[in-house]
Amino acid sequence: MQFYDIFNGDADGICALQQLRLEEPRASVLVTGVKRDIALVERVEPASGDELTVLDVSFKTNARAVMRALERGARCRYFDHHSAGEIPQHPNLRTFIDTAPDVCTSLLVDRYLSGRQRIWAVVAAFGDNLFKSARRAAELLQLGPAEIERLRELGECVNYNAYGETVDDLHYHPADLFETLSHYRDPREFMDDEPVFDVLKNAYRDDLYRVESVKPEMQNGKCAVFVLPDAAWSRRVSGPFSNDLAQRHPGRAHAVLVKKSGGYLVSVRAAQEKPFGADDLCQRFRSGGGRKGAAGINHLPESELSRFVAEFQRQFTS
Ligand SMILES: [Mn+2]
Repeated sequence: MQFYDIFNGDADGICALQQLRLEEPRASVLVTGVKRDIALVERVEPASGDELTVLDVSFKTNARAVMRALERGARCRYFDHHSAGEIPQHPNLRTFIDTAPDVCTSLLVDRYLSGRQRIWAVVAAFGDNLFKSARRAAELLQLGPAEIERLRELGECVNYNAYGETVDDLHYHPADLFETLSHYRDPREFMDDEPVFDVLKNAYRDDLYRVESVKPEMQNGKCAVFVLPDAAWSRRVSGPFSNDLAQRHPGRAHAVLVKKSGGYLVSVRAAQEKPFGADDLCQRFRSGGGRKGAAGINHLPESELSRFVAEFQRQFTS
């Protein structure tokens, strides 16, 4: 019999697994990738009696692969907070799915484990940008403000490590990062003793420093467009950079473009104070899609850049 641990490569996925494995130690096959790699269950070929634990990837995306595993006689435990679609009933499937905006997968695992590894859920909630939930969970642990700040820093660093087009862009493969983390019962010991933490912290700082020098392609009070060069650091930092812009300018919509061969990868966030219109804009381009507040275009041809900037301004300036 084989155990498979299938998890998002970001802080939430890694810390969810960390909580479970501290409570239920076992050797398992690790299946993970960059943050945007979410079709993970289809990567395994389970046999009858095998057990899958799936963490922090949308059930909707993985439903078919889960059903196939169940049909083969495998068992599956599924924890997630992304929109799930219809969840089938099956005697070998247990789901812990909650799409409330103030939970993340690690907080669902925390609930499942009755808080026994809660400090890792605090790290994860910070990594998923759920600052209020992170602080609420931290309150019960009676940590000092300086300790909470350090947990936030760890959450942000582990989350940052998951951003990239492929794992080649990352500093650490998320499976290796989990493996390193798994030797520590307490995240504070990890930060004190593990050089990996300092590497990530410094790399994150370097990437943010580089992106600071990128001048906006256009900006006004309502919206701004940034174009980052075709480089691994751009692909790593574009997500955290977008989060940072949204927090610093809640009244402004943002587009962050990353140059790639023949065009751009585009990520659009509507203003936090007016969180809609991003999907309408992106759908006007081939390979565009997303949600009202956050959407993207997988490949914007170079020749369409000026049209994109014009339509972006029209969408968010009116
Ligand atoms: Mn998550």
